[in-house]
Amino acid sequence: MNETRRALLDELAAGPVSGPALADRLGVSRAAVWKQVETLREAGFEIESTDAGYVVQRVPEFGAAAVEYGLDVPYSIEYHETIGSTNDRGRELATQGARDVVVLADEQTGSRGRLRRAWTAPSGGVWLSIVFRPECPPAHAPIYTLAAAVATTRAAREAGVDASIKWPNDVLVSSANEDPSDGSDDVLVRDDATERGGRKLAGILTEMEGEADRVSWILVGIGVNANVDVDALPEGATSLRAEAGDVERRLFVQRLLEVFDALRGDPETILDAWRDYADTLGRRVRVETATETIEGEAVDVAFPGALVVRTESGDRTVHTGDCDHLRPV
Ligand code: BT5
Repeated sequence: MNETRRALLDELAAGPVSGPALADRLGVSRAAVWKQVETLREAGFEIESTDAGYVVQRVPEFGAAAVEYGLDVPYSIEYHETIGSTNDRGRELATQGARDVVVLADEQTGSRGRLRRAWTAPSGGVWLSIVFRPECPPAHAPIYTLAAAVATTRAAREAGVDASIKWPNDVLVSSANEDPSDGSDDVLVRDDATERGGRKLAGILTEMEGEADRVSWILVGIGVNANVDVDALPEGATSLRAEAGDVERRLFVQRLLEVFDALRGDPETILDAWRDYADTLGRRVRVETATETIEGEAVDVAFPGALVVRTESGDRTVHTGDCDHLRPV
């Protein structure tokens, strides 16, 4: 990754800085600094040369340098205007030994969800995959899916969208007139034939590789329908644009990465943060696992990300599955 670019962006974000001072701080020649500044200009940065040094006047809307400029966490960004799947590219980088890299794209042409379902990713979205190498056993990996859901939800809320989390990996905007079920014995139907409990704003796909007792790498893929028309999305989906208007995607991504990184550094806080944003808890749910269907009230989430469902025959802890919110008719 381009460490000089990242260091230069950090210096520029901190205020006016002269070419010689930059060369000195970055340990490169003045010509190298000048070349990097020109590259940033070509990428859409407006950088003025003043008596005090270089001053950034304008940052492009999106791209690797745009997201790295002012980013408070040490991820390097690899940006693609269009790519098959950021998760596929992330996997490639991970197997080459990369860490703390984010693959980011404006558009994906072959992206996927869980169970290899197709994921629609038109231009204007936030499609990214974070590659990192936590020191934990493979069984703990699902906690990072929850962290990603919290980070996405917080960034969406700060952008003015009333997002919440549906277990395990969906960020939704609930329909206005829904009330969590009172647990009565009425006949229950799925919340909405197409919406499965709200309009889907974002989805998360976590992949990993590990040995018996240690994770080698984890890849958290996050897809957020950002500045996208709902017409370009599958039925039942929504976007930041549709809910609250367009966002500055570089700031949205920065916020998401900063929240994710803070949670990642303090995994014990993830479950409580998730509970705060969860729309699933307290609701009647139906969870389809690979082998059975479990119905009951979602009462809690347990480490590393299991849903606890209170059924007629007792509490069940469900680790994976598709969850529907139910409502009485
Ligand atoms: C997910 O799967 O929700 C995980 C999606 C992860 C996408 C990201 S984008 C960056 C990274 N690179 C990738 O290749 N993937 C990740 P799942 O829970 O299986 O939901 C998939 C279902 O959501 C599909 O079957 C559709 O019904 C629906 N869907 C597809 N595209 C959508 C979209 N843009 N918005 C909302 N719903 C969508």
